[in-house]
Amino acid sequence: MPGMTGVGGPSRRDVLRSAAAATGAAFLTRCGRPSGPRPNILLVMTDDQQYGQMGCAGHPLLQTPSMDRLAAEGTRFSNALCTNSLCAPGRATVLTGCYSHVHGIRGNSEKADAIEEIDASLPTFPQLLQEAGYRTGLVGKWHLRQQPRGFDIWKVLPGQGVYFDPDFIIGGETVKQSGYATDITTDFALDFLRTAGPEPFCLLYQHKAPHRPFTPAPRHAGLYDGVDWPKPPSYNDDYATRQVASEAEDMRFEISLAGDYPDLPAGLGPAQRREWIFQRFVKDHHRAVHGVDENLGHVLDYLDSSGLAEDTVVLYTTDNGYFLGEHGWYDKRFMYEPALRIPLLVRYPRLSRAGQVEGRPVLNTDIAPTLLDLAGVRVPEGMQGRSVRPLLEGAPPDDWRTSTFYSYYENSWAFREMAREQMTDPSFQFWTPHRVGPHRGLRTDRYKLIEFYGEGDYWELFDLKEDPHELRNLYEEPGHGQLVEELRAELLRLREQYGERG
Ligand SMILES: [Ca+2]
Repeated sequence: MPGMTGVGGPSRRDVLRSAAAATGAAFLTRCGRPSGPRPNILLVMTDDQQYGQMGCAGHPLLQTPSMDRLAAEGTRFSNALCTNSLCAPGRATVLTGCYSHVHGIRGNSEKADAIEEIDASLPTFPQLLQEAGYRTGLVGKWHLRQQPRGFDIWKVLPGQGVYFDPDFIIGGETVKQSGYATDITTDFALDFLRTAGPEPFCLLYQHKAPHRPFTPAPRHAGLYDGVDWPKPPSYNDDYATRQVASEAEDMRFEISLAGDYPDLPAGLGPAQRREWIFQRFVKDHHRAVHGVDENLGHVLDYLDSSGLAEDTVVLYTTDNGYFLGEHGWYDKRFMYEPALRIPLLVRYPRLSRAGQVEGRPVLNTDIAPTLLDLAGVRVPEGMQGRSVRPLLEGAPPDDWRTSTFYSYYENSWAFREMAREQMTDPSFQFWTPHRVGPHRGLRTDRYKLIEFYGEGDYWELFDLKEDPHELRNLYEEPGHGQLVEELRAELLRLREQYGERG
C-alpha cells in the first residue's frame, strides 16, 4: 500500500533534503496541475473529545455551530480512529504520522517502560513545513516532555496545565496568564494570525479542554442545568462476556471521579450517587467543548474577515476519543468505539467539496501526510499514514484501507512488577492508572478483534453490525472459528506491515 512502509525509511537528513527540494515544486501538485498558492494550515486539536460530540455528528443536545460550519463547508470523516487512545502518544502520532512503537511514545506514565520522547530522527510535519518556508506556530496544550521543535513561535501550557489563570511557557519563560485556558489559547492563536507575513503559515491551535477536571468557563457553567442528560445504551454494562473490562474498576466514573467533587451531596445511596456524578461530569465535559466551539468561531470569523479562509486548510480533531458513561466508564485507553473513534473535520475551500461526509476508515497517522500533501511538500516514506487528499476531492482510490490497526501499551506486566518492587508499603494495593493493560487489535467494516496480552492471552471478538455497543464477546462462542482465524491472520499482517513486534 503506498505510503505505508513501516519502520525504517530514509534518515532525517534525507527527509529534510527531499522536503527542501519539494519546496521549489510546491506550486505544482503531484499530477503537475497548478494548485494556486500554498495553503495555510490551521490544525485545531482538543483533548479527550468523543467523536459524537458535535452537532454535525448528530448529537441531540450539544450545539457546536463552529464545528458544524467546518463540516458544512468541508468534509466530515465519520469513521476516523486514533491508533493508541492516550494523550501523549496521540499527539506524537499526529506530529509524525507514525504509530507509537515507531515514534517512541507508547504511554503517558513517567515511569512507563517506554521511551518518553519522540525519536529525534523522525521528522514532524511542522518541522517539514518550516523547512519548506512556512511560518510555524504552536499555542496551547503540548503535553510532550521534550521542547517543541519546528516552530517559529510557541506558547504552551506546561504539562497538563490548568484551566484558570494558567502558566504558559513563552520564549522559554514561565509566564502566568489571567483568564480561562480556552480563551487565552485563542487569543494567542489570533495574535499569531494577525501578525502573518507574506509566507504561508502553519498554526497548531491546541486546547486543554475538555480534559479532566472537565471545567467550563464560568459563563457556560449553567448550560444544561435542569436537563436530564440521557444515558448511553451501554451505561449499565454488566461485562458478562468481557473479563478485562469487568476488572477495570478505575474506569468506572462513580469510583474514580467521586473525589473530584467536594459538593457531592452526602448521604446519597449508590444509585443516586452514580446518577449525580454522571450528570455532573458529562455536562461539564460538554460545557467545556461548548467553550472550544465558541472560541473556534472567533478564529473562523477572523479567517473570513482577513480574507484568509479560502487559502487555509482547517483540520479539526482531538488526541484520543473518550468514554462519557458508555460501559459505565469515563476516560479512554480501551479499543472500544467511544475511545477509539475521534472527530475529524477538514475544510479547504479550494479542494474539498462542501458538506461531504466520508465514511472510509481514516487514522490519526493520516493527518501529517495529509497536511504535507496539501502544502505540496513531499511526504517522507517513513510516515505510516496516507494522505486523505483523494477522499477530500471526492475521488477515493480503489485500494483505500479496509482494516485498521490499534495498539495500546500502558501497564505492561513488566512495568507493574517494577512498580511493585518499588513499593515501600506492602499493604498498599498498587495498580497503575485505570487498570487497563496492553492490548492491540484490528477493526474492519463489520468486526473488531482485540488481543489483551498483558497477563496471559485474552481475546475479544465483536460483530459491530449486530452489536454496535460491544457488549457481547463472541470469541469463545461456537461457530466463529473460521472468522477468528481470518481476523487473526489479518491482525498479524497489519502488525508486520507497520513493523510492530513483541
Ligand atoms: Ca487526551
